[in-house]
Amino acid sequence: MQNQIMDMNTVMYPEVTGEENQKTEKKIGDMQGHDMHNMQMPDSNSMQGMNMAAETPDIVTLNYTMLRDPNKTTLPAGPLRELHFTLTGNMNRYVWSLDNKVVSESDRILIKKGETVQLILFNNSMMRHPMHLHGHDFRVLNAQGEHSPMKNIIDMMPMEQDTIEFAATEPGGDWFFHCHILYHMMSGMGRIFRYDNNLPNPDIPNPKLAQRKLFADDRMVHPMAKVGLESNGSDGELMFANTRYRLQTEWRVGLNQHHGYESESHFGRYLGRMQWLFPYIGWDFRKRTLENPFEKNLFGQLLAPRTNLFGQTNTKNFRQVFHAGIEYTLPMLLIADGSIDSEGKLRFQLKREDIPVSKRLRFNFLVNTDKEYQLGFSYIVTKYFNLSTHLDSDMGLGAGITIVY
Ligand SMILES: [Cu+2]
Repeated sequence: MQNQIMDMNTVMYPEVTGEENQKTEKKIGDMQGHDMHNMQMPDSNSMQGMNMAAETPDIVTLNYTMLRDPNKTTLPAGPLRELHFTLTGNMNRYVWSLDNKVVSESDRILIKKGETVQLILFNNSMMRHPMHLHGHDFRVLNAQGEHSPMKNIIDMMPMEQDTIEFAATEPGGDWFFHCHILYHMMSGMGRIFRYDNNLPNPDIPNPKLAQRKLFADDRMVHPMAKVGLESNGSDGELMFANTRYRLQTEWRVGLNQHHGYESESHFGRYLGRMQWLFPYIGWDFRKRTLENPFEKNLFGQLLAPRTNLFGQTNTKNFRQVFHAGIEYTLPMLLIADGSIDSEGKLRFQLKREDIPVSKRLRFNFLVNTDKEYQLGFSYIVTKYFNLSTHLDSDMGLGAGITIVY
């Protein structure tokens, strides 16, 4: 792929830029004698652009390719250092990184005074990231050759690739390179460039402490909570999570004995580049008193004890076990969850939360091989407050409020 092959403003925000500018960009590209075959959009888009050409005036979206420095910006000759970075992240969990590593997980990148450091950046996420380097201006290599513009931030659109280069001219020290959306930065999207002479910085009398504080940002544990108070009882969850780990406990407490109570907790680590895999260990305890723990047929005759779908005796009425399992995120953010408990009972579960039905209405569901199910709706009233209703195989139908943090 080439640099600046596609201005994603056009793709991501057509309501702002209009689709017309695709044609304009192509024209500009042609004027510059550039090979723009990579810039072509999917057919439907270019067709639309062509149809609109007759009716709308040309709209020009400014992009980095058009920027030209009036002076030559060629860097002083020096040994070339080429580094590649992929801008990565997990939009669902809101974790941001470079090459799938956050600042505290990666080593400093040693550079030498006099080097030309070239960074080839590819934004492999569906968000834009304004990448910023402290202490240096960098050249954005574009079609302008020797007149490539100097910047200290480059705003990278989704799936865009850019090459920037800077002259390592500072006397020494550490320089932070990071996304300038501050909550991306704090979640770990950055790297530290260190000059090899490692000059002490008089502003940082205690470098160990400073590093600990910097690393604390992306190691931070975030609490989350969802507490439902509904006519059939309370259910909810409490969660503590950071970049890699999650500890979570869920509960269901009924208003009477035969609804009983149950609580399930998981602790695990997200694995893989996309964090789709989540192995965990945990515990599960529940108790409820049924008038009759056996299933009856249509004629009221007792059947064998209740079983799960694997034919194992169901321990839904009293269970105090540890368990181990694996969650896997399927397409559409469906969570598949298979586990085995310390009594050898298996369970497979499918669930999905927060399915948007309308701007404010969300649907969620859960089914598992213990023949449990749950369906619910919540209506977002404010950031922390939802109206909610759900139908649960154990607790029946309820409605009330859910407090979200
Ligand atoms: Cu970012």
